[in-house]
Amino acid sequence: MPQNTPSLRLNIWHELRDYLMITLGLTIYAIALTCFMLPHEITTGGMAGVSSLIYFVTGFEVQYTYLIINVVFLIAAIIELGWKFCIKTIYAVLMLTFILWAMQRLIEMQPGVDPGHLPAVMPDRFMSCVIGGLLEGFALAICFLNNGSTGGTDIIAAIVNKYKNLSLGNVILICDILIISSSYFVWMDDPQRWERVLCGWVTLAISSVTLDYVMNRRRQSVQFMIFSRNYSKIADAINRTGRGVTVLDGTGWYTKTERKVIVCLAKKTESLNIFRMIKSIDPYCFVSMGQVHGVFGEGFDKIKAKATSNKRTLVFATNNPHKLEEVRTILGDHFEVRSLEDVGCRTEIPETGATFRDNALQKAQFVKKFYGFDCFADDSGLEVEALSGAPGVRSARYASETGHDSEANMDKLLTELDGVENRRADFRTVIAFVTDDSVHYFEGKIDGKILAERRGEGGFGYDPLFLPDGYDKTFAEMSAEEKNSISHRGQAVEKLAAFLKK
Ligand code: ITT
Repeated sequence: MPQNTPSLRLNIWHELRDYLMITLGLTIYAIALTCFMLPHEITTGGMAGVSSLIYFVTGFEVQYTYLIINVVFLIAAIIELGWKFCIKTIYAVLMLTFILWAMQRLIEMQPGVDPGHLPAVMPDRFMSCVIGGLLEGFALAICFLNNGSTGGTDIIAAIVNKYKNLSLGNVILICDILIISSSYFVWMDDPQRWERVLCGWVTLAISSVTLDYVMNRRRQSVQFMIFSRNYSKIADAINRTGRGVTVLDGTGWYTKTERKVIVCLAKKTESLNIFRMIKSIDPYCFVSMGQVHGVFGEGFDKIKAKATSNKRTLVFATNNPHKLEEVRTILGDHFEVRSLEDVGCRTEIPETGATFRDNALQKAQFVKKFYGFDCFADDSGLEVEALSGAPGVRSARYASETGHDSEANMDKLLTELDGVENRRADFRTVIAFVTDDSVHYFEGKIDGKILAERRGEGGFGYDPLFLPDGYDKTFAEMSAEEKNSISHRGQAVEKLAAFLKK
């Protein structure tokens, strides 16, 4: 049975790290704004730019306008996408509002500073726009790399992207150019109005280049070719770091002797560590390191080019790798089944329905609406007769609200059934399949009973406790094929497949 607790802990750590890094990015963003842009009345892009324009005209502090505009956008986004989708954006908006407020109060506390007038850190406007742009780009990269967003134009971009075939990046760029250009009208009577607009564009250009540079740097990869008599030790050492290596056969042409060549693709950030390892094993070896423009495959980027295939592409709206594997096996080669991760959906899609059918529909419609693919989603669960159908739709979150702790769920189930004679139960799946103009449902159910203790290592969820009727093996003791051939999900997916093939 897979252990969920360590991966839960890892998830919590990843989330925590995201929030810490987003806070760092927002702090740098606030420094760029309050120390470099606002004092020189340089308009930046995004909602911070709109807020700056209002500040230049009315003196109304940026953080308040920024908060008000974003609250409006966020309410719309929460209604459309659900609050879980927006949680990091809500955090970023509130945090940036607070940091901007605190930073201005801090600056005002300095001797000789007029309240309401931010002093320039650099007297030169052009230098300020260069440094401000650099800091802004760096700050946004930190936020994006840690799954954050600063709201505002990101939300507009998501909405426009839904209706028009424009990439998010292009929409954000168009919004930013419009916002910065509109500063011309704010400074209508100022002879330097063009200079101000140009400074805004320069800031935008610098921040965009910095943003791309920082984001791409993290992705840069290198290729090592290592020629050493101690190749096996070096290959093992690199392998232990989690990187793969390939050892090729070669011939040293001068001596006409056999040589082994190690080829290793790694992230640039890992190269120092690899050099250290190589040097400690064979200081006299021969090494070349070259930059590669792209590395695709496990541990690196995904190939984005579309393979030419006439398979129908469907999204299976799940975050559960076991379910994905089961469904891919059942649907076979006829369809290209993409996961939520494959289509870039990292959102926890809300499952707030009272029935399997409601939840399945909610998930499939979410993907259809925001990603455009025909999509199917299932909601499955265990229904125990003696517990009046519980855990049912709450199967994943039976033991705790955070959910997906299979061990804890099974422990709770066994405690609830302690001393209970009636162990009858069933697994049920409802699949909702959503296309442009239709919704179809497919159901599967398997009866069985709940054992008094776990049996088997395979499967997931409650599998080790579920003995299907007519079998002497639990789901966790069956091979994937055996389980798929009788399981609730197997039945529902077979019905979906038959429907699709028609
Ligand atoms: P997604 O919502 O991301 O698809 P999930 O794991 O939450 O993944 P469900 O809501 O459909 O999937 O299922 C709820 C829980 O029911 C699931 O986490 C398991 O604990 C249990 N469950 C569902 N199908 C199961 C199966 O085939 N074997 C064992 N347990 C299963």
